[in-house]
Amino acid sequence: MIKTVKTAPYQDQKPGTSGLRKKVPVFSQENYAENFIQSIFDSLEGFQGKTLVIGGDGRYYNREVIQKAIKMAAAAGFGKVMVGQGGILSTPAASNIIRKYKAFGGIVLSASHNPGGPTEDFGIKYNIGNGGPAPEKITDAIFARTKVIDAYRIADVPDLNLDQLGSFDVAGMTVEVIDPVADYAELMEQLFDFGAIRTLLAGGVRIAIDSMGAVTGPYAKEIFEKRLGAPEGSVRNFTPLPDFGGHHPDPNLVHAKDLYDDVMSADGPDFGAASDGDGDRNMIVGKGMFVTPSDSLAIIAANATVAPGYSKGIAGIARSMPTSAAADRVAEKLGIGMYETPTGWKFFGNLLDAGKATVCGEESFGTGSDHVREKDGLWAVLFWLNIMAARKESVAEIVTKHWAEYGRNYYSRHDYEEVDTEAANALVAALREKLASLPGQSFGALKVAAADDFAYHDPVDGSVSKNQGVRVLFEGGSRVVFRLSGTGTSGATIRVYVERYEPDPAKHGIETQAALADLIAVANEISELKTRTGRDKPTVIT
Ligand code: VG1
Ligand code: CO
Repeated sequence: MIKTVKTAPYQDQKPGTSGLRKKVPVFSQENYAENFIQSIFDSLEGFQGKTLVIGGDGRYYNREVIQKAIKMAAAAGFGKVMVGQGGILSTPAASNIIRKYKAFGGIVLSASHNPGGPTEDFGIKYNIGNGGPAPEKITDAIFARTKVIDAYRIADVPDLNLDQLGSFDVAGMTVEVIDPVADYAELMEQLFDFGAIRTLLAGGVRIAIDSMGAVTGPYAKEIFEKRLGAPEGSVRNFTPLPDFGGHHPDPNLVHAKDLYDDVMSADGPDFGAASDGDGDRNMIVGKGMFVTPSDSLAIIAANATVAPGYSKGIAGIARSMPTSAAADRVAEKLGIGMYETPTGWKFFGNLLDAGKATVCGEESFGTGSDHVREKDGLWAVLFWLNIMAARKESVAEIVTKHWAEYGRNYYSRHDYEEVDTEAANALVAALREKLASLPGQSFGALKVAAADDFAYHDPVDGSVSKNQGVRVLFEGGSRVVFRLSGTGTSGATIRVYVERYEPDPAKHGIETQAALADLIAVANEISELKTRTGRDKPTVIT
């Protein structure tokens, strides 16, 4: 019943910031998905008889690859597969299932915030037994294997019905089709004060949750409408669709603009939130106030003890390097550890496992904690509602008071998408060459204090990750950071991150782009961005 299939390797299966992501036509080449899945199994040891969790965000090609993965897991010798009904598991829910049921690991099928559909993106990611993305040591081994693989093994059995809950036998392995929502909703009830949030909503605070046609729909319906009593209709775009209904499921001011406009309108909801394709990102908006993800991390950390799951306080905060330093000020005040990691959630795993950090965040609309080992979109939304319920304040009040206490870190990211790859690489190479000469140079009123290419020394396992982004730090705490995206699937994406610290509350009401204009100009000058890319403005500003 198990057959061995001869295959030829592909040379382009290098996992990026978060797994392997490619266009569907690339992924559907002969044996492409099979090669990668077999390479994952070939890079692991000791899983015989153990449990593998499989789930995805429901995007185009999800069901096909899940069938392959189940049959290959059976052939590889796993004892059991737990798969979400319909092939659905949000990324944080998959992380929770791995941890809760002590699985060996999991395969998450998603290209996250990238669009879905027959000509759009697909992805595969492996998560280890702590529930988090595989560390570089494993993804490097997987990539090495993909380059030489010559055969894979698969059970020669019919497809399983993924829509029916229950236990089934697939070539001697048990497959349990599970409710994708129940365990996750239960976890959220343990962490947050659902009674207080229910009272807040019953008291007239109106919320709008936009699932963007992606995976969080069923989770949000269950949690906000059913368990927390928000009126029906509070969750929008709640049916996970293979093409996300044509949405680009990236919760930011560009792709979730409808929601933003709705919250900002006079008679619109008081609070809005959106999540991405696989449910690990979040955007938070209140009436008159968009919350930057960097501020969101700082504010959640500063107010963490209002939530029952964090009532004893937090051990430390971790943020990715390009994320603003707003959280650093909170850590300083609380007298707890602060960790700066490279971009990508896989770097938080060790800090969380070691109990050094409790909450983590990235500027790219990602926040989370040690409750799972992925960022978690709905968790962040619930945290905000819990804080609002406890403080009896609006989002705008909470944010402006936070700035008054800690100062404001003006922050923006400019993305230049689908830039010619050679031009993008040359831009970064030229920046690296300039690093040594930048300190001491002045650009208008801005004087460079330091410049480097960020390297991370993991304090837990001692591993070193180099070349994680070029930083130019100015006197007074302002900075610009440049790095290339590791999640795109066509051309290169240059990300420019800009930050300025403003302690004076009288100057906290400036429009963000205006507040950062001088730094943006300097970033363009230092990187020669316009001449090197031929672009005169970013594709996306967040
Ligand atoms: C982007 C973000 C990064 C995030 C990653 C995965 O990576 O910048 O912060 O962890 O996406 O998020 P990059 O390499 O393109 O900058 V998700 O929601 O796509 O899993
Ligand atoms: Co995501």
